[in-house]
Amino acid sequence: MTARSPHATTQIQGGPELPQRRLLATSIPGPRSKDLLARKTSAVAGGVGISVPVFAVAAGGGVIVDVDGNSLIDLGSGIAVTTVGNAAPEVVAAVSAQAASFTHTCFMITGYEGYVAVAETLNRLTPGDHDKRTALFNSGSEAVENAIKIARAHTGRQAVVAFDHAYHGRTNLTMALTAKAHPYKNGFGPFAPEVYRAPLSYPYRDGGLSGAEAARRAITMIEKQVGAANLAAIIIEPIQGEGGFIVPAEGFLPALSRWAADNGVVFIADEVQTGFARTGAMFASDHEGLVPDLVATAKGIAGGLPLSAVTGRAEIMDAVHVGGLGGTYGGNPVAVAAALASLDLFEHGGLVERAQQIGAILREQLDALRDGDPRVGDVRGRGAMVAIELVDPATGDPDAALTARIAAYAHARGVVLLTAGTFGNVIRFLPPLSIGDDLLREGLGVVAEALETV
Ligand code: PLZ
Repeated sequence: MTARSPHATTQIQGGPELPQRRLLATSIPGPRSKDLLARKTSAVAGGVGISVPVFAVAAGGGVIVDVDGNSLIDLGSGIAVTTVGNAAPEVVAAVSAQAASFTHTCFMITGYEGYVAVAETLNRLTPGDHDKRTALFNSGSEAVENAIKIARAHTGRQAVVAFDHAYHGRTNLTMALTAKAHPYKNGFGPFAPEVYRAPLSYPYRDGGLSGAEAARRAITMIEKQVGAANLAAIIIEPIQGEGGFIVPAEGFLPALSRWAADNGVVFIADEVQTGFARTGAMFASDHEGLVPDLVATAKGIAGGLPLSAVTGRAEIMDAVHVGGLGGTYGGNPVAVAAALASLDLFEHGGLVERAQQIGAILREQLDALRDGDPRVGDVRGRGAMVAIELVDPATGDPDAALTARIAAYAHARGVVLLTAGTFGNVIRFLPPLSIGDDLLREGLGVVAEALETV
């Protein structure tokens, strides 16, 4: 085998200047993507899957352009990451400038201002106006894992409660917190101890329990099976992401948070997927005035660069001894520069309003699908984080096969569409907030067509 250039495929400029259109230049996957898929199979570990079988060369606005010249409508944002848009000019400029100055010192060795500035911004933007501190990491899993470490150090307790359908990551502790066995946990045990699972509020499937009733059910389980005195933290996604965009009934989250406060338990919101304007508020917690003790963030924070954070009450965050938190790359200067540019867009670029507008289009189109097709059992979510749950109309049972066929149909027609859900029967919409209305409607039109056809 001859060595290949890492950039054997043509580089083209991305960002919002890319032609905003769906274009099928070849079938999907095209010949170059097929070639790369074959190389992937022989070079990349088999456990790493690809759900849309194309290889990207550029992306921006609402499209991803592949190696064969196809232009696909992006309804996934790389799993809720490129909220500000892919290759957003502000992010590109900040990253380029920082990379030209220095790329790394390790914040634990030699500090730099950007890290502190991101901490100050997160302390200001996250829910609540109490005194806060922030620590930076690389991935969502790492942020969640550190939030648990901090809660344990603060409380001197060990147990952690997570919920049905939860997703918190793939590291050992976060696998334990994640609910779904396949593909995340099968064969990878033993898992971290002292993790307990409580029932969620899942309005579509729990017989219409109110938020207060569902919270009472969860709290009873926690009190009887774990014991408040043993419990360091409750961790929950305010809207579950991988679990299927489950929005708990109103009052569920505030009741849990109140109970946690009354019992000296740290309430952690995992806003890795829901954070930063995605749900039509800066954080999903804001919709119910929820003020978590700790908030884990990642994904959208840095416009596509790897960065994550834990932000929370100063007295909890500062319970950890000096040197107890860190990591070689946490708060890398280039990622931090990207975050400052992105955070500025979230705060001053009208993105919260844009997420609400996108949400209105999603709801209008998807509600119409549900009204005309009994297989669309539920439409739910907030802002630019909306999903449909597909069911067998006769029984209400989850229809994962239909879901997979719709996703495959959309992929073949140039729409990047993501699925989710414990039962694999949820199609989720997470467009970049830089997508235009027409492109969004066109993408949704392909989904409607898929429902009619498959
Ligand atoms: N918490 C709420 O959504 C990541 C993972 C997809 P990392 N979700 C997408 C996959 O199959 O790996 C996620 C999340 C919530 C934590 C995480 C973990 O974030 O950056 O993937 O570690």
